[in-house]
Amino acid sequence: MISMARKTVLREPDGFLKVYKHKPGAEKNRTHYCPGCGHGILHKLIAEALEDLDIVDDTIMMSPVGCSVFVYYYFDTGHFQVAHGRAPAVATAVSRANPDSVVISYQGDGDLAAIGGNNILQAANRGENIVVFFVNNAIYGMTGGQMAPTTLPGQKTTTTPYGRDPKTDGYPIKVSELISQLTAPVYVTRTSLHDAANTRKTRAAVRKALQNTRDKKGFSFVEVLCMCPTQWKTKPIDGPQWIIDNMLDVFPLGVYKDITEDAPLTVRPTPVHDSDSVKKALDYKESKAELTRLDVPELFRKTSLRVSGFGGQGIMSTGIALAHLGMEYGYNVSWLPSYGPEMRGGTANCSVKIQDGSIGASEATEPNIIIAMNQPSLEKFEKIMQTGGALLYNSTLIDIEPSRDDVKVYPVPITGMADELGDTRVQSMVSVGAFAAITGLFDPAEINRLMPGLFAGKPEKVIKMNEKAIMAGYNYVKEHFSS
Ligand SMILES: Cc1ncc(C[n+]2csc(CCOP(=O)(O)OP(=O)(O)O)c2C)c(N)n1
Repeated sequence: MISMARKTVLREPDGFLKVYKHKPGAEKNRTHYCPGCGHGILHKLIAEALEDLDIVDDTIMMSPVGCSVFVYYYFDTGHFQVAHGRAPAVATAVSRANPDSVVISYQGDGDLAAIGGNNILQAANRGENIVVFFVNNAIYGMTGGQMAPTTLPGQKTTTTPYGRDPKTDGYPIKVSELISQLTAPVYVTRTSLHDAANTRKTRAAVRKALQNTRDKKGFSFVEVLCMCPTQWKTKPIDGPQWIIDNMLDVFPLGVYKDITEDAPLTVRPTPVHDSDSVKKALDYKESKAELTRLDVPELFRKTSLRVSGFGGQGIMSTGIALAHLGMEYGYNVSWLPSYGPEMRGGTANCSVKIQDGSIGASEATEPNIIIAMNQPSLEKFEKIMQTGGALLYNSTLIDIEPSRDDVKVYPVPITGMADELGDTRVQSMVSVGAFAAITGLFDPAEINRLMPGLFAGKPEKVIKMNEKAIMAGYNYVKEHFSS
């Protein structure tokens, strides 16, 4: 008898990235997830389906706040990282703007049923052509095990240490049941990952839901009961049994709604992409540039700037002033403040773009000029500068040398000059003047003309002081550095 050996080929599906490179260091880890977590299983089912349906390149995933945010690291699809609970809203926009794409909203129970409870109901009710994978692990995983809307009666969490008591904490929200009551959704199902048979059913549900979206059938919702042994305080191996013992009675599995066959195609009005018709519809008036453009070097006709320093050094005002001036000269401009934890003692920063063409992203990820007002800023932002850019730094407060030798360095005693003028606060305007001299974008005389507009309502004395500060910064650069 001839027996044919069956060969099992194990490999990662094409839906996954080959290297998890988005986070430095993460490429070494196979996964971020805890032992026994269900996210990895669901990821695999989705990644395989994306490959088999040949939609990897058409797919755009929303990664929200919670452990689900990590989908960004694994899937070889387009991604949006979204605010807590807002995945269905962003997915709506993405799907409407790109009707041929397959938009996935992958959400946890805290994200979807608590902070995002209304968002999901409204998207489902509108029948958006998106697929939602709802990971129900009955707890907030990422933040350390607080009660979720799906936490079970009696379940102990860090915020219900004696167990969830429906009298005070309400009952678990049954999201599939709720969504299935709405008219628009076409497919609503609840599956589980606690054993092989149910994982196979989840696999089928994932595929059906993705097919629905690909075929523009409308809103599909797959709730998946998912292990979270870390926050359930069980051993990883006991996670599946925890689902059987605790979740199945409260969250019965099954298809809650399926009108896929009869669903009409989701037809949305074609989004208007061309700006002329938008301008016309809005009765938009082109604003006239107030000032004639100067002869600006090529590099700075696409100015991408980071201004950075201590909170209180006028970093944000410097950025706003420069963006405002750029506008007066008829450039397209953007200003993006960064209020991070940096505000507490480290660096506060903002990005400014002043450009001829259209501006894509407003964050200056590779600036061609930086203004570093203190040492942490210099250390942080010189690293991301473009070769050939200009590094303007405050030599009053920074006594180290920049490490980059492929950029042009402008040490200017910005704070010292402001002090000499009589007020440390005008240091931001000294840097504005120095910036004008380096880039050639602004004529300092014209800047002065704009001062009343920039400092509307301020006393004449303050305006004069700021004008002097701009001229001081401008002249210092002109006198000390060749152009
Ligand atoms: C606006 C906002 N509120 C609160 C938080 C804190 N937070 C981060 S994750 C999370 C809960 C996530 O739980 P869940 O959606 O169940 O996902 P899991 O981590 O269990 O997969 C919370 C409350 C936040 N990041 N942003």
